[in-house]
Amino acid sequence: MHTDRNALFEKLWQNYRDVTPSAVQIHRILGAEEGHAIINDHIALRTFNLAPVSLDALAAHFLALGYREGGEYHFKGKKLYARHYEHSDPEAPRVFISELLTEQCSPELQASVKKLVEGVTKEQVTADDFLYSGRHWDLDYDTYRKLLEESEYAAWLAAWGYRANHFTVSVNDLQSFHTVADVNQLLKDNGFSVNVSGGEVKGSPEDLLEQSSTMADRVPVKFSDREATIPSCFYEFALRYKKADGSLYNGFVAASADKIFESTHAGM
Ligand code: OOG
Ligand code: NI
Repeated sequence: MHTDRNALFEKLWQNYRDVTPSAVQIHRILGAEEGHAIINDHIALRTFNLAPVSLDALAAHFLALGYREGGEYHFKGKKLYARHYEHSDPEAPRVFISELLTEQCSPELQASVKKLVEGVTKEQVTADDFLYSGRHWDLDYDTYRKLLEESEYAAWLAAWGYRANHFTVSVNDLQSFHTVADVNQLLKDNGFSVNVSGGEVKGSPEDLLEQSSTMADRVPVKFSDREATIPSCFYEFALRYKKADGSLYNGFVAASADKIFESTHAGM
């Protein structure tokens, strides 16, 4: 596990950037408008609820860096459970980790996923590089397609493995843009597609969090038997509001998150 938080997030960013060309472009466009660094509100990671790769195993990397457990979130329809992690250092990005509740899925999906995870060792999961180590298993295209029919989340995770699913621009820290709608307009003006599921802006001031995201880029991936172009990662934008006590809301909003998950849908 990393002992240096900045080193971990830098590696996660490099690995994410490699498969998310639109995030690189948007980061450049926003950075140029702003004339200062873009602050990352949070990242998200995905996993299966199976040993040795469960949510808790991923979270251990952040607990070791001084993070503490925040809220938990349930996504019944998608068969997901998630928790967020936060840090007392306001400069530390929040972390959102979800896991697929495999026992609620079909026997076929359970068998496929069990086979994928079987070869992953505890040593790999606790290694420094695990959170940006990608796929640890062979995957043929037919298995990917079958997973996709039942769970887009399972298919994405099977194809991409361990990496940040998205980084998130903190809209609070932008000077040229004050609302998520303004950022969305910039995205559209520059030809990026915004996730419209549940509306372009998810959440409200009452929820203390407003969010939007791009639709994931599509990049070629090598399966064991062929190459195919599939959705990779996306970029998110978050505006947080203050709680009654004056401190910034650190949590997530399940109804909004439910729609953000869909940013990796094929959309075609
Ligand atoms: C996570 C989706 C939820 C948020 O900010 O609500 C999320 C994912 O797609 O893995 O990131
Ligand atoms: Ni997010």
